[in-house]
Amino acid sequence: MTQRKAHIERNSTETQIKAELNIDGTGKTHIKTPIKILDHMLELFAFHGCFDLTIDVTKADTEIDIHHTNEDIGIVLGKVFKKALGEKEGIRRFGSAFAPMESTLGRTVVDISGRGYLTLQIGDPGLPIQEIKDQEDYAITYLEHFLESFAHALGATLHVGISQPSEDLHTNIETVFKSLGLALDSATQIDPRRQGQVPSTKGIID
Ligand SMILES: [Mn+2]
Repeated sequence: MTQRKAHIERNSTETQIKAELNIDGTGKTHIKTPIKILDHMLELFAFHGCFDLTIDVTKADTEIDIHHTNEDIGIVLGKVFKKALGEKEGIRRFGSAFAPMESTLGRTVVDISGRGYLTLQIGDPGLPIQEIKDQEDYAITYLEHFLESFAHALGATLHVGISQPSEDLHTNIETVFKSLGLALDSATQIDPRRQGQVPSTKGIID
């Protein structure tokens, strides 16, 4: 099998970010961003997805707030996965996973379809979204924005949910990042029955 690795660098007037990925890794990470809670979440994501992942934010305009940096890390993560997947020959394409943490249950369903789309559902049953406290300069709205940027840059349909959300933001987003890692690991695995074919009746996923 060809190595499914990629390296990208994205430089804007707002941020400069480098990323390196080996999809068929063992979960080794080197994550360095100005958003410490996001470092923790990306480490969990890569560890449970068995991805070797480096993300290095060398410039960020966090003196304004974390909006651009959070968004741009999502974009870079999506781009590095898209590049490492190449033409997407032989991949399972669909993946889904649950990750519980205490009473909270995170879930992710992903289709690497070529089309970027995110839906984030919180509740059913549970706490109203406004009851989830912001924490460590992070918030549910940042999570949503991060996932949306990632889904669009990767070209994937993402359905993410948090059932019985906790008041604690950290718990909620941890279930999301773990389930995202697990679901993306499934979706990017090679199905030997495909024998290198792109898993779409269209013959391409672009
Ligand atoms: Mn944690």
